[in-house]
Amino acid sequence: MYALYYSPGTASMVIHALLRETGAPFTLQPVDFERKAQHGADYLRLNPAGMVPTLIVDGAPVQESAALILLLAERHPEAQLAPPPGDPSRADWLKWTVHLSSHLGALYRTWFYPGDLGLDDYPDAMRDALRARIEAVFEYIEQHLAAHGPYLLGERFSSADLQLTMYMRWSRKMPRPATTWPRLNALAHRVTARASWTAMCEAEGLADWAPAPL
Ligand SMILES: N[C@@H](CCC(=O)N[C@@H](CS)C(=O)NCC(=O)O)C(=O)O
Repeated sequence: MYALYYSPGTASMVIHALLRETGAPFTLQPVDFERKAQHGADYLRLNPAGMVPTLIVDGAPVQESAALILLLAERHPEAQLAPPPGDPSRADWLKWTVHLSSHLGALYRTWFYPGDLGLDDYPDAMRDALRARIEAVFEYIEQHLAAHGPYLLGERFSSADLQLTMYMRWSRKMPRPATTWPRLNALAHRVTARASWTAMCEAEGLADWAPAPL
C-alpha cells in the first residue's frame, strides 16, 4: 500500500495519475498549502525540502517526482509505463523523464516561486526571460513530436506523456499556453482521455483545464 502526500494540481499530479495507471492500492494524504503544512515539522520529517510529492514506499518516504516516476515504472512493469530494460526506446524514456523534470520542472519552480530567490516578484525582464525559456522547451518538444510523435516515444504511450501533460496544464494562465502548439495539444487530448487522468482530476477537484479543440 502506497501513501501519496499531495496538493491538488501540483507536481504530485503525475504520481497520483501513475498510481492509478498501476492499479496498486494507495491512500491520498492531503498537504494543506493554505495552512503551510508543507513547512510543518511533521511533514518536514517526510520531505525535508517541504515540497510535494512524497510517496511512502514500503514504509519509507521517497521524494522528487522524477525519481518516483522511475521507481513506479520499475516496480510495476505490468502497467507498461515505460519500455522495459533492453528495449531500444528505454534510453529515450529515461532522457524524457529527466529532461522534463530538469528543464520544465525547474523552470516552472522558478516561475512560480520567486521566493526561492529571495524575491516577492520578478522584474519584468526576468519574468519575460523565464517565459521565453519555458516556451523554448515547448517548441523543442513540438518539433520532436512533429518528427517522432504522436507520443514522446512515438506510437507508444509512456509515463513521460503524463508528466508532460501535467507541465502543459501549468501553462494555462501563461501568455502562451502549451495547448497553442498543435502537436502538444494533440498529445494532451490523448493523455487527458485516459482513465487515470480523469480519475486523478476528479479526486483532486481539478476541472479548470482541458486541451484546446482539435
Ligand atoms: N523537484 C521537485 C519539485 C516539487 C515542487 O516544487 N513542488 C511544489 C508544488 S508544484 C511544492 O511542494 N511547493 C510548496 C512549497 O514550495 O512551499 C519535484 O519534482 O518533486
